[in-house]
Amino acid sequence: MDTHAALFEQGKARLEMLRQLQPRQSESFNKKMENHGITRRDFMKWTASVSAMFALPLPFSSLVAEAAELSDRVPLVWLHLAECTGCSESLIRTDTPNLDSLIFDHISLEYHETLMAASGWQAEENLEHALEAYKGNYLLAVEGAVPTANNGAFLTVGCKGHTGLEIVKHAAQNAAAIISVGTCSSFGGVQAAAPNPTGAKGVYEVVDKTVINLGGCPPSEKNIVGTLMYFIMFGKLPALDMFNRPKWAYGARVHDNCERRGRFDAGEFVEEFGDQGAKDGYCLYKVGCKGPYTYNNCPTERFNHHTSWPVLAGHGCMGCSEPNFWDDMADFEKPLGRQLLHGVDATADTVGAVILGATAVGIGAHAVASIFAKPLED
Ligand code: FSX
Ligand code: SF4
Ligand code: F3S
Repeated sequence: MDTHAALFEQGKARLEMLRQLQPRQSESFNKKMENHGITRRDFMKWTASVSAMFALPLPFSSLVAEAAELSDRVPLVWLHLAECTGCSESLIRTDTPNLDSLIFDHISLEYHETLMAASGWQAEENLEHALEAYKGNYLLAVEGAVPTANNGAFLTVGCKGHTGLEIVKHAAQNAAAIISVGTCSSFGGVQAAAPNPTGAKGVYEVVDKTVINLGGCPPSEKNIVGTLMYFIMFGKLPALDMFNRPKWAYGARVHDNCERRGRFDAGEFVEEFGDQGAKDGYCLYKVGCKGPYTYNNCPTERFNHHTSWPVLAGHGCMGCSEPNFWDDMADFEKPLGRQLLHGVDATADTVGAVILGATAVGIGAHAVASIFAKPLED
């Protein structure tokens, strides 16, 4: 059996198993779509786009459709640690609900500090109940870094005064899968930027299980919901890159799919914000775009109902889905120039061959010549 056929069979078996479980929502997914004015046609288009996002052939859309309907069978526990809640906002702050936010509404969300009605002792009880009742079956999503200095005392949550470190370790123990939502929980994020006084770390550094890292400050709603959908459909983790990010979302550089790429190859650069080049949509490399060093699908999937993404809005990519980007990618409005990135010297000599991957990407000689015609500021 080829890999796609085998994966399809796995998905069918997984969904059959979920169908046997009790629904946890009183209203069906179809009814919710109807209430929000989402047509069957919109739904079919969405299922096809989710399959395409996973680079799976069209027949998989039937599994996506079924997984959406059965998403209320999968318990989800969502923790907030040291962060700004931008990741949750990325998902729910939409003026009209779309299918991505509707999945989040339908999935069995057992605990989410900023969305649940409960507070105080009741909230703590809900968490304890969910971890016990769905032992081994719940998905654990974590937003925010884990402060570890002074035994985690820089972050306590709830009326029992447990540290974030204790809570995440406890919740990770019996999770079916763990997803770090955002760069903070994936790699520490801004909290872990030098000098990192709270000893902030990514979740994968404090638990002894595989953690899926959804880099991005914040990640797009597509990458969050796509990862939930993948787990609902197949009950397992997708293929991951060297930083444990799903390859279907983080498999290409921002630079590879950027709409300004033609400008880069032609050597047409914005020299300073507000100049004619900026007005004409020239490449933002010289004003600090880190798209050539950053793996994410922002140009293709965008944010806020596919409305926009940083480069389309006129600012360079800041490399927000990469580990240590606050330290490694700064200054954000200057080219990386002569700095070390993941241990590689990002100088003119290596940019063509190593960082940009000249042969694989086919960067125009003109662009390289043009970037380095003048010495870069450092
Ligand atoms: Fe971090 Fe998420 Fe950046 Fe904020 O919570 S990834 S600071 S967008 O919100 O964790
Ligand atoms: Fe786009 Fe930035 Fe690459 Fe220029 S350097 S093509 S703006 S990603
Ligand atoms: Fe982040 Fe760059 Fe995308 S800054 S949102 S990875 S374009």
